[in-house]
Amino acid sequence: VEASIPEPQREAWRKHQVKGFKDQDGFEREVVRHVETTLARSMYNCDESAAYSATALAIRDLLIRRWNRTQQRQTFTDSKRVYYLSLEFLMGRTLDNAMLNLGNKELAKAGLSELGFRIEDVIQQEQDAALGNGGLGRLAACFLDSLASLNYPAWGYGLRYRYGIFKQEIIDGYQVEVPDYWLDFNPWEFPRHDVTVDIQFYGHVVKSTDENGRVVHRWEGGETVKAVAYDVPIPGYGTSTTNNLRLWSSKAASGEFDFQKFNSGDYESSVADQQRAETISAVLYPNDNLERGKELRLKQQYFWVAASLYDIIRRFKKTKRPWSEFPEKVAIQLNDTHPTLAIVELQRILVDLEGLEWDKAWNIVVNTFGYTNHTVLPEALEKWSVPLLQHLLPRHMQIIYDINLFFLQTVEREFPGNFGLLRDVSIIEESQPKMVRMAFLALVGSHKVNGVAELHSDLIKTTIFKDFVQIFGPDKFTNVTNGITPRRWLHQANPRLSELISSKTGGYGFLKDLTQLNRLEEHINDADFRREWAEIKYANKVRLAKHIKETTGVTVNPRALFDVQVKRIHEYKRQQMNIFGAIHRYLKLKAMTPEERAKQLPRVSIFGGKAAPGYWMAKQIIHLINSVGAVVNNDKDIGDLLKVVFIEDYNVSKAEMIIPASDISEHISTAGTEASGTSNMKFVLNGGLIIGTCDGANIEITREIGEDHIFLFGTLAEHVEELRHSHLYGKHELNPDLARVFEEIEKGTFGNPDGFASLISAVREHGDFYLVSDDFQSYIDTHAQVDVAYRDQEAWITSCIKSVASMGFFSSDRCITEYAEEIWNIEPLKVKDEDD
Ligand code: NBG
Repeated sequence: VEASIPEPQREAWRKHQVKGFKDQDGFEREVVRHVETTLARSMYNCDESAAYSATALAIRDLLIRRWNRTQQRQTFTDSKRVYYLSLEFLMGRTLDNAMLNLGNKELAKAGLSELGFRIEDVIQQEQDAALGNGGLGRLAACFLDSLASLNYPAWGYGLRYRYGIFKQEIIDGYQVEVPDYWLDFNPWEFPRHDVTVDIQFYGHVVKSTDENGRVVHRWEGGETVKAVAYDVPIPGYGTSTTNNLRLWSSKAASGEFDFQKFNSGDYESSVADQQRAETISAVLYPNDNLERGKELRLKQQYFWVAASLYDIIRRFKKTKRPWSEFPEKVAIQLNDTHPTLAIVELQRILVDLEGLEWDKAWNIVVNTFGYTNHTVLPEALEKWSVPLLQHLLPRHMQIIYDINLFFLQTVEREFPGNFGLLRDVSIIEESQPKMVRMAFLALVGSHKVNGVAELHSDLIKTTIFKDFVQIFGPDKFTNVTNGITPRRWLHQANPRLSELISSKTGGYGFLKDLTQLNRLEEHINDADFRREWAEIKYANKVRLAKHIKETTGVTVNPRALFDVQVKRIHEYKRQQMNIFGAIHRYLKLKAMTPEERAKQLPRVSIFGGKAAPGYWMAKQIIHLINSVGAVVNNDKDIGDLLKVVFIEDYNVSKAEMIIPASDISEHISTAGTEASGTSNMKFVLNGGLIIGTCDGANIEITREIGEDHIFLFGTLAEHVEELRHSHLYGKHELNPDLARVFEEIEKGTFGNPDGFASLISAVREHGDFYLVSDDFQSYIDTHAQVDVAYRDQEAWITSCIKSVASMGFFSSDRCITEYAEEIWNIEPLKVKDEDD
């Protein structure tokens, strides 16, 4: 039954249509209304948290109206949509971003002030939505912002984890994980209890022949879990377009609990069923660039892709178009291999449930999907054991075998007799147990495969997917270099810099067309501009210094050079090299006379980042950083010349404070390991310089800003393999400065050395896989150059301004436009503004 209101009654609806507030007075009225009715409070018990809630609700009301109109317009025009499937969306806070995108932050600021609140304090009340680990999840969030800002019809699909990434506490120098229960009050989501999908697991396959003699497969039995949709509006900047992010939550299919069991006295097990179902979407796996093959993770993946595909198909079917037109209306992007089962699920739906012939179905599938690869690290490449898949998804496993069979047959036709090739490209790895190589499945089932920076896109073609380039030809592969949204990462995180830029580039147009930053070049010699630029950096450093003081007790001098490395802790990202470098600096300072010391440049080494709870080495790195800090920060000989601080619980909102305060930031992965990196872009955009290896997007940043404005060092990707080999089979001499550092650690200068033994032995005894010793000399030499460069403040500021002026390329708007045109084939659709 259509639930629409018939035409004669629509007049009343139009008459009573909710109009959002337009001015400060209207905003205040809405805040007070929400405090008094929605929250059932009053001016006598309205604290900052209640002020946040009411403000969020008032802003939300505006979003919902735009959101509804966007969805209606996209449906009426029957536009092609892109669906971005990602297990992670690292959104951070929403209120500030929503106000900036809607363009009413100033009004809200004045309104809140009139009501007795400071907007900054109100904004701080919000918890981060932390449904992601690191770069991959934050990229998805930047993409949603760009998709809406560019008016593309797009939905995100993900999981509504009850617990996002854990909160990190540092206790006695060690990381302690605390659960992140973030859903207490979340005004940004809308439960859609009417939008549900039943998802099946386990069971068996029944094979039969239909009346036309065609073999049909039916997947029967097993258990069913219900997926419930929660929708999150995604506002574009300076446009009415408000897209949807749909997150699925798992529930027991049978309702609250099994009454049968309950009535027969088996209360516990009736509740257990319910809890088992809810476990599926309970928690985000806290690994970055690591896959562990756990059954629950596979369940999450299937639960999410099956619900999303059902939803997408339900929407497509309303258009009454033939299946052959599916790829003309639907593009699905796989954010890494996590949603690869969507390929299998769509093939199953088309063949088993819709009765299409295999080849026709497969053609539709391949033309629908695109796959983005985000890593070449072997430990991060997903493989699922065949027995596990067979057990959990018996029909899918059969389909994977068939996909592989037909694929290998085409390879065999083209390269007859090449059994080595067949083995190497097979989706099934012939190991014990057999494994499904998800990256190969994703590649075979998509029409385009892309890497996330030029070097990385080249690397996938010469390493993990080398044979597939031969088979499919090079056109299947492309590069889309990552980008970041300048709305959050400049305008929101660094409002003063954004305002200064707007005053020199002719308004805020650069937030929609970041290449306009190049207009800053004309002002490079403007003394007032330069002074203000420097003042803003200083103010941001003061703000960070205050945070450091409050949270760690360490006093840092905001005039010192702030040297920042904030990102997930990982051996390949080489925070260990950074802290070894800090120890080296400390030893050098200690060896100096007081006169020599007085000539040195004060420096603050700032670290932040979470270690996966099971990642022992990463946890040792955190412990070493804190242990070095405890010694150095209290050494009277050293004073301000060196401080080492670890900022607890690095997340999106901390990043928004830390990044604008950086003078130099570290992007120092072993060449060829960091697919892109995206914080490198954020730091440069905020007027900080970077020290980095020739890896990921550092290379393209160098090309854009010029090599005079970046501190590059270290082994090139093309030499990494031979060096690794020589460590194992040739002689491996430890860098002497690094040897000194190790000696000092082992002497116990930073506490019991046992806790750091494996960090040292990884370099000295176990082949130094990440080339810490090989790169150490050029690393410390380059840091010495940084010191020299920073002393010439005028030249430094020139470098910063020139760099910012050249960062236009790294907007996620550019990146999304490339995806839209080269992979998705979708067009923007402008939603009319309310007043048009
Ligand atoms: C990460 C890479 C980063 C990259 C982001 C976003 C995974 C698997 N990969 O270098 O390590 O910036 O993806 O593309 O998380």
